[in-house]
Amino acid sequence: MTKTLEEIKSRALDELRNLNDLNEIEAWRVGYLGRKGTVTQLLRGLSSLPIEERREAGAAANNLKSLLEQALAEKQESLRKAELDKLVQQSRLDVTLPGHHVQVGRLHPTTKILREACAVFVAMGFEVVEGPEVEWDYYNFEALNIPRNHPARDMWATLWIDYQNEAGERPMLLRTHTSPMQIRFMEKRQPPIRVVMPGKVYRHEATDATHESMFYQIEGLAVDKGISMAHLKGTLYEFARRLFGRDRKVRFRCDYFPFVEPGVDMAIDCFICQGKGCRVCGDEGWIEILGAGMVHPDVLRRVNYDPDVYTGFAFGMGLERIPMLKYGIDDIRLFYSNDLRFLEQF
Ligand code: FA5
Repeated sequence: MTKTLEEIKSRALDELRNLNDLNEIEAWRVGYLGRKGTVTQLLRGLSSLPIEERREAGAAANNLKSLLEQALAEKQESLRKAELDKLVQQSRLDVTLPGHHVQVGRLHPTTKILREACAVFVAMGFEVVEGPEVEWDYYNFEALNIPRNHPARDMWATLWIDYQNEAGERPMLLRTHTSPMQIRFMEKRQPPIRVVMPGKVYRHEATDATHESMFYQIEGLAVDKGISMAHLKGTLYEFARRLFGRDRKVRFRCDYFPFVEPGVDMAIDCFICQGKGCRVCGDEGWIEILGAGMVHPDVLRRVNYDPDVYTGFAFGMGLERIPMLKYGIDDIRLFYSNDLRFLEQF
């Protein structure tokens, strides 16, 4: 028996020494120490030995089992360590390899100019608020002194939402300007008010170099005791000076918007022709960037402000026109046609 055990021990250890793979080691374990393995069978066979031999042989067989188990554990451990070392070696940083190119995104030019414009107004004491793009007829038109069948509705080619109320009316639309935010804001707040309200607006109109069917506006509103046209002009001059520099010319002209009285529009001299007239400015020499005026007393009354106590000014600016003027972009359609050659310049 002792001879057999010695033979098994030396064969098993020899074999184990030459193994270099975890799968082979597992096969070795099953062969010697598994349920039907050589050592296990040997231990089972002890019961057939005479009692006086059994004790000694049992102790020797158990010793062999422990020895092989320990040898196995050491072998597994050394092999794992060797594999780990190999992995570390393989994954060592090779600084001579070309690096992976990481694509870094950037802000859209509209987002950039929106932030820049808002920052100018914030520095002048205005807060920034946003509102819904799907709007009710009431806020977009009625509350702004543009009742049904008023000819001024023609100024805003409207995209209506296909929804009918119980009275058979279609009162929902994509806002055509940010002016409905004037009403929404005044309904919720009391003067003094100084707020700018940027966002997307939609118009069902043919596009050209300065007109898109989806574009951004920034609405501005200031209401307080004693607000006058001088405040309106002062604020907008300052805005133009900070964004375009001192040298650009600014023009105010009378204009008509039903929700202001008096109404004006503001234009900047054309960057391409320096005011001489070209395709971009439609031969005018000026590019209009906003409509503005003193808030109409009826609008104030509608939100329960007393027009004898409070006055206010409002303006609505086309946002894309600012970078066009600032950077000399000659077609507004470039902003939303997803051409990276254009977008990557900002
Ligand atoms: C309005 O939308 C008024 N709500 C502005 C206003 C607000 C007046 C508050 C008085 C008081 P208008 O339709 O002119 O006005 O548009 C304002 C500005 O939006 C224009 O000056 C122009 O810069 C820009 N704009 C107008 N239509 C387009 C268009 N199709 N594409 C790009 N920009 C446009």
